[in-house]
Amino acid sequence: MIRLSIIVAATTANGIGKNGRLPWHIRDDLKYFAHVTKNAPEGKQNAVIMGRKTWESIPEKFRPLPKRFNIVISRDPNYNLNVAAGSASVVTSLEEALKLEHEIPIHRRFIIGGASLYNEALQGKADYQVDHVLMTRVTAPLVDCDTFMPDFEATGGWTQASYGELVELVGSGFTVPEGVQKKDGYEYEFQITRSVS
Ligand code: FOL
Repeated sequence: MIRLSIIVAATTANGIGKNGRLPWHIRDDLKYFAHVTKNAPEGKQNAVIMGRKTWESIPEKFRPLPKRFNIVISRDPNYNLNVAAGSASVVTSLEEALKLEHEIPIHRRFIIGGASLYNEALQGKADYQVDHVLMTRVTAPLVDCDTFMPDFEATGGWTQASYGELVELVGSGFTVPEGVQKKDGYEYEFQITRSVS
C-alpha cells in the first residue's frame, strides 16, 4: 500500500483557487509548503505529484519545484513541460505516477493539487491511500474561489492529529507556528488531519 500525503491551502468553504491560480499570496504558507515538501532524510527525495493545471499555475521560475521529484499528470502523454530533461516527468494517470522510480529513492509522496487530483487521491484504491492531509486553513477573509477541494472530513474516517505529529512531519529547520496566524492580510492556521484506518 502506497501512502500519500495531501498538502493544500483552503478557505473554510474549501476554496483553493480562482482563475487558474491561488486566490491569495501568503508568503509564510508558501515557505511552509516548500519546507514540508522538501523535508526528506539524507539520500532521499520527496515526490510532488500534481495535475497539469496546477503545474501551469506555479510561477515559471519555480518550475520544476527544486529539490523534489516533480510528477505532472496530463491526459496528453506528449504534454511538454518545457524543462530540462529528467527534472520532471509527465504521466497520464495517478497509478502511473505511483509506479515511477527516480534515481534518488523517494521518501514521501505529496499530492499538491488541484481539485480533481485531490478528489481522485481521496477516493483511494487497492494500492494507495491518503494518510495525512496537511491543511492550511484560511479562515479570514472569506476569499472568492471558483475551485474547491472535496469536504473530505465529512466522509468520516479522519481525525485531527496533534501539533507534535505535524512538527515531526515538517522536520527541523522550520518552526510551524501553532494556532491562528495573522499575516499578509489573512488569518490562517496550519493543521494536520490523519486517516483513522
Ligand atoms: N499547499 C499550501 N499549504 N499552500 C499552497 O499555496 C499550496 N499550493 C499548491 C499546493 N499545495 C499548497 C499548488 N500551487 C508554488 C506555487 C503554487 C503552488 C505550489 C507551489 C511555489 O511557487 N512554490 C515554491 C515556493 C517558493 C517560495 O515562495 O518560498 C517552492 O519552492 O515550493
